[in-house]
Amino acid sequence: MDELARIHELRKLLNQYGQEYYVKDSPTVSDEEYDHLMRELIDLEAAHPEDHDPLSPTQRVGGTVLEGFTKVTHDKPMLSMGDVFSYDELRAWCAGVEKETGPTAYSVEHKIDGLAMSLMYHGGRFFQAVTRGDGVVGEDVTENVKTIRSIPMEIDYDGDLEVRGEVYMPKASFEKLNAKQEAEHKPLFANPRNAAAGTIRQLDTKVAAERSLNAIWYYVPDAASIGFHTHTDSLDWITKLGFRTNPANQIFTDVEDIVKYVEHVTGERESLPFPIDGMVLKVNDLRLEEELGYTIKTPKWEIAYKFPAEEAVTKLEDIILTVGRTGKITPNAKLAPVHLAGTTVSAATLHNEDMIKEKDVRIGDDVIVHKAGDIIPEVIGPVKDHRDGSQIPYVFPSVCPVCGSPLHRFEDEAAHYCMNADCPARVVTSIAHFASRDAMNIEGLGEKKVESFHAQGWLNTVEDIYQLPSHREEIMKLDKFGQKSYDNLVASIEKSKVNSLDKLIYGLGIRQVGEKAAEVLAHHYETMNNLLNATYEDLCSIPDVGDITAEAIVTFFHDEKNIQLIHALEEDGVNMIADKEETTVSMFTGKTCVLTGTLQHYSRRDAESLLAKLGAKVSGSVSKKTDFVIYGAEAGSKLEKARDLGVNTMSEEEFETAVKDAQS
Ligand code: 0OX
Repeated sequence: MDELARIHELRKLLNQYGQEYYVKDSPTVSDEEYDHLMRELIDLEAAHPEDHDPLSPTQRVGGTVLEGFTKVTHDKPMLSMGDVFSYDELRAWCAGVEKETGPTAYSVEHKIDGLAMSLMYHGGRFFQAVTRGDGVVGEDVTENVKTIRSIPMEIDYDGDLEVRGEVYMPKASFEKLNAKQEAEHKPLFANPRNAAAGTIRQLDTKVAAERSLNAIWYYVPDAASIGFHTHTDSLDWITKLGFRTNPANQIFTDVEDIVKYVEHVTGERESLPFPIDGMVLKVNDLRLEEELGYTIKTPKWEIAYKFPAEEAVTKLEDIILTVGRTGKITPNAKLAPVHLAGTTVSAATLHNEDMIKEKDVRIGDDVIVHKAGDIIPEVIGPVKDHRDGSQIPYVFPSVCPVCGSPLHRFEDEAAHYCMNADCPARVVTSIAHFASRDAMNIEGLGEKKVESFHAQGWLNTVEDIYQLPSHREEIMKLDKFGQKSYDNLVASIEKSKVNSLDKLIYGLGIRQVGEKAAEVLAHHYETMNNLLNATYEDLCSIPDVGDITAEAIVTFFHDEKNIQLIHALEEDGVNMIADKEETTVSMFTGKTCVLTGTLQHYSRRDAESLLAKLGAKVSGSVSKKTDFVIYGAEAGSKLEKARDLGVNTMSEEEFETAVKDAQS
């Protein structure tokens, strides 16, 4: 057999073994055999770059570093679900449906707590994965979704196919990930859903691959037009095509049986390998989807039953005060770890002195802790009956737990503040905020490192970050600091100098200025100098900036120390200018374009960003409002639809010529 034929055979075999292992859970070959074949394929592909296939099993381990995520408009909006919170509401909902339809059957499914996702296949090949986003426009996360090994890259169906489902992080992967985060002193993820969302938006696809996400597919938007009469038939079909569907889905016609099934699942919820936050009921007969129709936001033929919030009793072991960057003191409940709504809870904020008094929680109390899904855990109050007399009312400290200076409580404010600007806790949290991922993204400078460098006297202000390389010898002497960590830290500090202006503005930690406001300010003022000189009135005139934010900004830049900091950062070479999105005016400017088929000379992403640079809006679906449909090889229904609607179409060659014209 020649090598190319062997490559194709190996791809097919490895896809089949992957299916058996990841989808059917019944492998037919050993791990060694699988690895052996994979190595053979890697070697052969290296010798035959001309036969590269982005969907090959060798291409599913990540490795690409993405620049960002392109926005994609869903062909059919991904609507949200209506919800009910009690069995009575559930019964009433079914009664409402049956008033219109008569007795009918429902598919009852786990409501998986992950991220809704749409997968697109074209000519039997996977070509795009898009997040739900706001339901109308999502983000193209194809490269990260490709690393989810249970998702088929090739299917035995030639037409265009969209399949929707939920990408989630299995509970076991979540525990492993948080253990790793903890060991690396990185922030923990609050729950599997946040972890899945963070993973799917990773720019480094290798990281996504390592975090072992999985997925379950639960909806075929075009099921009826493909020829199915029921939702479950369409799910059986995609199961045969190789998609992982949920074997726990069940059909019922009697609402009392549904309630019994929901009760049953509630009982086994904790032991399921993936997080669920309720159950979904769907009218199974697809013709009734049409008949029942939609409200503005939700389909009327399906509903989510949400599990009630969970409560648990645990011991309040201590109240620990933390000092934020503004000096604000937050009392936190240290709780004996307790399992609640899918995660282990060991801390909860108590907000402020008034809250502690109002709830009358005392150290040593048994307290009721409440958590609803991804909502932050909350201490509801003490179980007073459990008191044995050793619990005494909490007296709020009068001095800062870190620097010992007196705490101040402003009139009309519930919080206490440490007023010492040099309080080590304030200094450390401000510097750590500046270096944090969403601000200047200086890797290797998390709060623990900042604390340690601060204790050594090397980091007293944000500006000192840029002087850290002058402490090279001393840093290298620190425990766990080898040449590599040092080099990485210095490289990361250096890289931060070219960050966009909004990251710097956010990193400064101006009160009221979050990431969004920082973006608005960078966009509006274009340079740090303009922002620094902005007046209160000027700031208030920006649509997204309110008067409180405007005042906080003016106050910040009135402080001579902050002005000096900006100048020092500028001298260190930190970028103070906003990036300008240059668009080239072209025949595409202001037009809506749709790409379809396989382009020979551009990846889908490159073509989309090229169009964006030429001022076009790229949409995923063809309508009368589409200005151009640009088509490549094997274009299917979108091209047909464009022709039917009389929308302009453009071959790849014509597109290339138009691009050249625009750029010359
Ligand atoms: C879930 C889930 C979410 C598709 C069409 C209307 C509702 N989280 O597990 N959504 C749906 O169905 C959507 N089913 C589910 N099982």
